Parts: sequence; structure tokens; C-alpha cells
Amino acid sequence: MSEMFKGIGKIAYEGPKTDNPLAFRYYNPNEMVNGKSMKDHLRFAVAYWHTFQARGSDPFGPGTAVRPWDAITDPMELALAKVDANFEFCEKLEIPFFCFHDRDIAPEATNLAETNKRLDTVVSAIKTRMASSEVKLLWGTTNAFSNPRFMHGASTSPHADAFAYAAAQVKKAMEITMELGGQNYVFWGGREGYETLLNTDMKLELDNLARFLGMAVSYAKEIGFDGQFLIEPKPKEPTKHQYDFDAATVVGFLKTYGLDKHFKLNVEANHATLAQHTFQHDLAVARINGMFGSVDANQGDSMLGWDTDQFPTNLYDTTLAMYETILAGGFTKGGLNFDAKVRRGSFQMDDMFMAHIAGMDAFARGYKVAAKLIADKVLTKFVDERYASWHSGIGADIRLGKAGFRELEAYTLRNGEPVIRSGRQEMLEAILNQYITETV
Ligand code: XLS
Ligand code: NI
Ligand code: NI
Repeated sequence: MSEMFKGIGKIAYEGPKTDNPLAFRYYNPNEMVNGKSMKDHLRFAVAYWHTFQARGSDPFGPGTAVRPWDAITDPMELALAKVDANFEFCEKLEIPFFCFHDRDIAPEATNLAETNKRLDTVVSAIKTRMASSEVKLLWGTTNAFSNPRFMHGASTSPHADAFAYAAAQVKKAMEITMELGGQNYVFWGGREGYETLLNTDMKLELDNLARFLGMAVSYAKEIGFDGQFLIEPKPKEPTKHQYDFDAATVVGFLKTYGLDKHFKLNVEANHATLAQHTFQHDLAVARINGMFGSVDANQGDSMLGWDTDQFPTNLYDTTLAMYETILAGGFTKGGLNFDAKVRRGSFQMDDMFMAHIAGMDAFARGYKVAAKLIADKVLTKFVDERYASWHSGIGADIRLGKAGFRELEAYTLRNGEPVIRSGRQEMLEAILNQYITETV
């Protein structure tokens, strides 16, 4: 196969002082930190849909992207060329994983059987490339939101036939994810939500969503798929109200339907901020519920109210995201998937490389800052001291269930006014600044 990204070689680590935009300043894949390489800590992945499918179109104009595959018109030839592009891109950037929707890797045909045949053709091409490459599949998923048949939702459609179609699609997507050694399978709720309650049976739709996920759990068991199931919360877009609103909503939903043992979360930065949370908040909710799974690494724009899917370059966010990741024990099956697209004005082919480099450097640096914050115990020590009253005396009694309202009234009558201490927010923010500026 011929080279796709001509003129761009393997991206090297050149250190923080380099002025080469096609080099890493902070991401040194083989550097060992806490007994593991940075490549293994961060587990970066390329998102097929943005990097090989998106063309920079917006509601006001068509795509602007210039790509090496632009001259190819036959849809299957194009799909196969993108397989080559994916492996070359990941290898040049030392990105160990990629992620896809079924419809990203193979275009839909006129019926399901033909569509599945197309998928098989592309899957076998991917397998061939995998045999001589270290690049692996982080996760697969289904696109059950673009085709008009899913205009009212897939597993939450009012039409049982649409539910059935989506089930058939997930069955196949799960099979190919397994065939390609995918480590996770993602459920992002596409159009699973509603526009207006005037036409919606919310209870039935939620029950059906749970039924659908239950069927996925059974089928995975049946075929022996041991990848991690992940749910990706998002509060809105495309529907006005998405059922998987945020991490906390998904945790509650899974528990309500007894599905919590089978799923973890894929937390996306821009989805958390759309839900009016910080990225760190949703990661923390996942962590404290034992559901920290994987991350869709991107960032939004605080002035725009939609999923702008920008490449993550904000060091505060990457640092605090890595802080939560380390506290969660690091990635096991999950990783950092760049669910991010270059801006419409960044239309050149080399912009895709620069964008991934920018994101990888931001997370590599964030990881190191977070690792140092944790090693030095600066924040954890403060937090531990702040909650010290829960480890002895009345606090311990409350935790052990030894005190109720009666005892607490008696205690307070004896104890008088509580002694309250400063939360020291500004001091802690200054420490965070210091670590971000000074850790290399
Ligand atoms: C859309 C989602 C989507 C999922 C995969 O907002 O982020 O890209 O990650 O279906
Ligand atoms: Ni996503
Ligand atoms: Ni998104």
C-alpha cells in the first residue's frame, strides 16, 4: 500500500524547547513514570469518525478539509483506503488505539444483509493490517442515530421495528468489535431522549432502553465477549433531553434496572460541561461509584452551548482529569479517545497531526503534574485533615451508627458551638498553578 500522509514522518519527542510543530514536547511514549510507560498510562486512541470521516462542514457551509483520499469516489474503495490511513496515522503518532462506529468503517448499503457484508470486508482488511501492527481497537460502537429510521430514537423509539433494527445492528457491531480484539464496547445514547413530552411515553422508553442493554449483556455472555461495556453520558444534543444525562443519572439508571454490575462509564469532557459540570466532576462521580471506565478526550467552549469537540489543550482540565484517573487506579481497559475534530479553518492534512500532538502533549503534561500532586500528597493531605473529625469522637460514632438524633442533640448541648476552619480554596488554587508551571 502506498503512503497516505506524504511528507510527514514518524512524530518524535523533541522536548519542551522544540519549535517543531510536528514533534512532541511532553509526550515521550517510552518514558517510564511510576513503573509504566507514558504510552501505557495514557492509552491514546484516534476517533475514526472525526479523523477519517469529518470534513469540517457546519450548518452554514460544506466541508473544507483537504485529505489524501479525496480523489477516491467508490465508497468501498474509500473505506479500505481509510483503513490504511488509520494505521499509518496511528503509527506515525505512536497512538496505540483507535475507536469506530460501525458506519464509520463501512458505508451502509441498501439492506442490513448487504451492509453487514460490507462490514465483513472492511473488518478483514483491518485484521490484515493488525497482524503486522501494534495498533489495537480500544472500542467499537454503533451509529444508530444518523439514519432517518432512527429519527425518534433507536432503543427508545416508539416503533418496535426500529428497536429491532438497532438490536440487529448492535449484535453485529459487538461481533466485529470482538473479532478485532476490541477492549470495550460503547453505548452513547444517540437519539435516546425526547423533544417533547407531549408525544412521549418516558416510562416505556426508559424501560426499553434498559431492556436493550440487558439484551446486549446476554448476547455478550453468549458469544464470550469480555470487553467492558461503557455508557457515555450526554445531557442534550441531538435531542433536547438525553436520557443518559450525566454520570450521576446513568449510575442511578443502571442501579434502578439492576444493570450496574455490567457497565462502566465513558466520560466525555464536553458532555460533562454541557451538563453544567466540570470534566473532573463527572470523572469523580464515575470513580466513587466504581464505574470509572474510559474517557472521550476533548474540550468545549464555555461561550458555546453545544458539543464543539475541540482538541483538549487546557492544562487545568487535563491535569484534573488525570488526577481523577490516577485516583481511580489508572486505565485498565479504557483510555483517552480523542473524540475531537479540527476546526473548519484548520483544513490542511497536517492540522490533524498538530491537533493530536497538542492533545497528547496536554494530557502527558497533565498526567505528570497530577502524578506529582498525588505523590506529594498536597491536596489529599489537606482533604484528609479537613475531614479529620470523622475519624474519632462523635464523627466516628456517627459513621459507626452509634449516634442518632437523640445522642447528637445531647452531644451538641454539651459541646456548644462547632469550631469551623477555612476551606482555603485560593491557597489550593495557587498550589495547583505552581505545580502546573513548575512540573516538567
Ligand atoms: C457524541 C458522542 C459520540 C460517541 C460515540 O456526542 O461523543 O461521538 O462518543 O458514539
Ligand atoms: Ni464521545
Ligand atoms: Ni460528544
